[in-house]
Amino acid sequence: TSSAKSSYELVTLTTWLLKQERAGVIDNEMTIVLASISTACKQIAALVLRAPISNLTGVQGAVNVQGEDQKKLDVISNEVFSNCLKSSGRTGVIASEEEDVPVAVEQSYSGNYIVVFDPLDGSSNIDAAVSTGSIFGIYAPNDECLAEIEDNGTLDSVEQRCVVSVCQPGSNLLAAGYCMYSSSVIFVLTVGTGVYVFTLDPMYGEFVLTQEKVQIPKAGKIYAFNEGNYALWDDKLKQYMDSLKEPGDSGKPYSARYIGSLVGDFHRTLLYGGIYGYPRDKKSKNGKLRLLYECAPMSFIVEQAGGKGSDGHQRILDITPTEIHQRVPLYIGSVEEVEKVEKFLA
Ligand code: P6P
Repeated sequence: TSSAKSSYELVTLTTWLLKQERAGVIDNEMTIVLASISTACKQIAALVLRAPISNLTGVQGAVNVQGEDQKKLDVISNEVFSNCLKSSGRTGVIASEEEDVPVAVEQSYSGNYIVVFDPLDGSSNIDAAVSTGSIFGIYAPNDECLAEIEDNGTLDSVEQRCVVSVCQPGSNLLAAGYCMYSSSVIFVLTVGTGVYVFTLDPMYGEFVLTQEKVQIPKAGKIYAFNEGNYALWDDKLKQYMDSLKEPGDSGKPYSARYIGSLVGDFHRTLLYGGIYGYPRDKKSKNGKLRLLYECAPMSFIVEQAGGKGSDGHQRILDITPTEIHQRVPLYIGSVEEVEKVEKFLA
C-alpha cells in the first residue's frame, strides 16, 4: 500500500510572522502591527466584494486633501485601517492618503512604529468591480531628527512632530506591502528578506503563503502607462514610448496593459516582468503618484524582488519627502526596462 501522502505544510501569514519573530527578523511590535494591517485588509476585501450590494459604490460627496472626489469606500477603508492600527496598541503615528496631516495615535494606545498607507488605491475602479488595492509601509520613529529639531526649539506642535517623524527616505522602510482586491485577494509583504505572497482562503479567512522570495524577470515586454497623456510628455519620453512600438530584433513590439490601478498593474509587472510608469507631464509637474505611501513602499518591494524603482533619474528609495503628500514621477519594474527609460530621459 502507498504510504500516506505527507500532509501539505500550510503556512498562514500568522504562522509566517511568528516564524520571522522567532528568527529575530522582526520584533513582537512589528508582528502585531503587520497582523493588524492584514486584519484591516481582510475587512476591506469583504467590503469591496459586496460594494454594489451594500450601496458602497459611488462618491462620498467630499473632496480629500488631494482635491480628489472621495469614494464612500475611500473613507470607510481609511477608518478601517486607522482603527486596526490604533487598536493594535503598537503604532505611534499614521499617515494616510486620506488624511491632511499625520495623526499621532493617542498616548494610551500608542507604540512606536510609523505606518504610512493608501487605504484604497484605484478606488475609481470600484463601481466597475475592477481590481483595487491597499498599500502600506512601516518606518521606525525618527528620534534623532525629532531631538535635533527640539534642541533648536522649533518644534511647537504634535502635527509638526508627526510630519518630521514621518518624512523619511524609503531606504528607511522596515516593512512594505500591499493587498490586491482582485479575482483573488493577494497580500504581498517584505520585511527586508525577500518578497512573500499570500492568498486569502475565503473558506476560513486566512492568508495562506502561495509564493516565496519572488524574483521579478530582468526584462519584460509589457508596459503600463496612460498613453492618453502622450501629448503632454517630454520629447525624450515620447521617443521612449515610440521605441516600444517598433518590432525590434525580437520581431515583436511590446504589449500595453493598463488597468488604472497601481496595485493591479504593479502585481502583474512583479510576476510577469515589464514596466509601470507614471511620468511627469505638462499638467502634473511631478506626476500623480505620492512618494511616501505609494512609490516608496512599491520600490522597496520591487528592489527586494531584484527590480528597480526610479523617478526617471534617481532611485526612489533615496528621495527624502519634504511634505507627506509629495508627488514624484515613477518608473518601476524589471531592471532592464527601467534602465531603458532612464537612458532615454538622460
Ligand atoms: P490615471 C489611481 O487613482 C492611481 O493613483 C493609481 O492607482 C493608478 O495607476 C493611477 O492613479 C491612474 O491614473 O491618470 O491614468 O487615471
